[in-house]
Amino acid sequence: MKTIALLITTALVTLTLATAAARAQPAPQVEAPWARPTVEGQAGGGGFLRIVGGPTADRLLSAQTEVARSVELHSMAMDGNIMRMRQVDAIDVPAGQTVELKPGGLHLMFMGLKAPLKAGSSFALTLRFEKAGEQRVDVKVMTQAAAPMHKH
Ligand SMILES: [Cu+2]
Repeated sequence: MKTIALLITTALVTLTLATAAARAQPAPQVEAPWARPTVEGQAGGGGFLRIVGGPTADRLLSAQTEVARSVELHSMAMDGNIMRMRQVDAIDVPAGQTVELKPGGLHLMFMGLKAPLKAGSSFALTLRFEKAGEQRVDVKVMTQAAAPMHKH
């Protein structure tokens, strides 16, 4: 009788661990989100962040915030000798790789800002990934990215 009880306990523990592992789905990590301050009358603003890919590839599909009418995903590249922004459908996040959204490259574009973004303030942004689903982050408004932390 004691053996059976012990077996059942072991089975339960195993089941609990398996469920916990399935629930803690490894998702891309979003780091250091920030946005440039904007001035009165400026309709669009740029947003930047770093996405550290999880063990499986994912894609950033869209983003949403209350401070703007919509958020577009943009790329920036030279077209002849003109720097051009283009809207992209999604941003690929390869497994285990870091994707930088930064000035002069991929970025978020806050379209139809409801009020100027003031330096020192912050706002909530919801990012939607194809596999990992939604992630809410806090975007800090500042004139330039904080100095990267040194990792040894
Ligand atoms: Cu843009």
